[in-house]
Amino acid sequence: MQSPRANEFRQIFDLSGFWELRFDEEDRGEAEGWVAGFPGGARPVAVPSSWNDQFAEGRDFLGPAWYKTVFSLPEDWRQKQALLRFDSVNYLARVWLNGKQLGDHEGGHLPFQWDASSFLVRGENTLVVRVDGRLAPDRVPPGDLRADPPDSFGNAPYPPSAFDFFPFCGIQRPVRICSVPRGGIEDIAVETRMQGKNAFVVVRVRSGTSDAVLRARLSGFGLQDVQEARSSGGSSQMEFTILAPALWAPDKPSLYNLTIEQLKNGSVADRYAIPVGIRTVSVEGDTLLLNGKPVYLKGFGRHEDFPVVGRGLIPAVIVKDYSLMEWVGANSFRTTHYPYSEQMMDLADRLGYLVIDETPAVGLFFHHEGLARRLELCRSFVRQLIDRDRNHPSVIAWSLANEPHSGRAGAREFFRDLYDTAKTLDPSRPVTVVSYVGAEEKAFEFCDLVCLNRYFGWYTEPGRIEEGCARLSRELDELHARYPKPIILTEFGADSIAGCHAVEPEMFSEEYQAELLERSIGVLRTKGYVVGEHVWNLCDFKTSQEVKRFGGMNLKGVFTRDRRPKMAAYALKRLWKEGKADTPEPPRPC
Ligand code: GCB
Repeated sequence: MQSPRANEFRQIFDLSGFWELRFDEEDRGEAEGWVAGFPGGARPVAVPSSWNDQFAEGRDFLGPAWYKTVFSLPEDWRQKQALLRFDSVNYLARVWLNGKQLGDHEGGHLPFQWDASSFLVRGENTLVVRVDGRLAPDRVPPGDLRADPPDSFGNAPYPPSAFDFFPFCGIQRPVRICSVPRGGIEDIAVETRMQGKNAFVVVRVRSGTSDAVLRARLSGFGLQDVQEARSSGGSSQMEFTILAPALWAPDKPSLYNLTIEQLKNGSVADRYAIPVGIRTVSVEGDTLLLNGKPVYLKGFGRHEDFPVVGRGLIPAVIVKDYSLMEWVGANSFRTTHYPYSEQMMDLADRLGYLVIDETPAVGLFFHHEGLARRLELCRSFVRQLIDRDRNHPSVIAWSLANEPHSGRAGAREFFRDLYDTAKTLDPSRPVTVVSYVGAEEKAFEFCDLVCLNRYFGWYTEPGRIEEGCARLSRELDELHARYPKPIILTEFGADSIAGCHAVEPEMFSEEYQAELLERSIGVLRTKGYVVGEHVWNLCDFKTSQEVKRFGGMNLKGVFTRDRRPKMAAYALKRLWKEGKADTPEPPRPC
């Protein structure tokens, strides 16, 4: 799905601002006709944002809740095709415009849109959205497993998520109405390939008019090339050959400009432009290759999480997080544990970050009812994610899931299905599953990369970093012997309370976190088959409540929730940015 773009053929009407919100504890809104607007009981809420931290009694309320806004469009918009686009609503959205139902969408972190043209009226329009963020075993990610918890679930936190981040809900990313030319450009897919020193850029365009002419202009780094094709049944393909192109890479994220124009009767009827990065990514033996050269990932897992707005999109926080990653010397991240905003992905291309792009499938389990439904949802999320993000050069791999409870029959087939789905849609990128079950993860038999999360020296070997590192070293060797592929340690870390210190490193002190990270990295650097280290987490973040989450927070951030560095951030900076250990010697393997 295309991101909204404004130009002389396309306009954007942004519906961000204060909407009305009403909680529907008894779920009677639909029966009582709130679909056309709800009288009384409503209060202002900011869109985009999660509702949970805006009201005292809203924190643990997960829905249903009703949103309403009223807007008027400029008169000339009524002649155009108007797409109503939601970038992200967690979890279920049902949408009415002027009392008529536009549709439903399931899943929290992927965009959806409908053609709203015939629903719009002259003057005031009323848009109503029912949002249901309740946790349930047959949703993805699943939650509320109290009746029938899988083995590793233990005591349910509150709210009863089956994942370790707060189940924020609401309209969390922008809502926009986009006017686009009728029958205009609908989709662009760009594929780049290298042959020797030259690149081939294949551009496929789908447009709503079957007999239009499509023109593609590729420019940048001294290149100005134009190709035209007549669309056949709405599809057209154009190819460029670039001699010795400027390649996209983290240290030099070269982006060409691709502009597509649709021509009707000789004049331009629509235009859409995207940046194009030319790079290759592949796995050979134990190595991950970017542009044919081995690459090593240094970076983080992260959450879209900030005080008051919850998971709501704030452009300044995105810029801040990139500046922190730059400061510390990171070159990559994983979109833990759901697709990040399109704004975040656009900047990854521009700033040169390597991204493992993850679906919202976290905490999957396989021995309960609803498995077929969860598989269908996961398939659909894989499709929607690839559809949204495939043109980003920053995306170097797809992650199908984080920490599924996979030691179970059925898990292998489940992931084989998703792996094949991803590979059919995009054969050009490695596909992985991020696991905590290690060698028991049967999906590693066919995944291209082995991604492992480990908390040795924390959840196990508490207070004993040395022993934790020794265990890490052993397990990595065993895992690699069983699955001879590149390994990325996609999570490792320790909680620390900012300002808590101990001369002799002790759990929860900043010293302990810094030492655990440094020593673990020391182990990783002795393994030739390890191709990446992603620290958990960039920043402290909010979780459901449980005994191990002090103040409802996961404190494994190397920065606090308000983005201040802990000692661990300085330790990583010395290792990653300055290439030194804390001490004058290189990082010590345990
Ligand atoms: C994990 C999960 C992550 C948690 C982390 C922790 O393995 O993937 O979501 O937050 O552990 O801190 O326990």
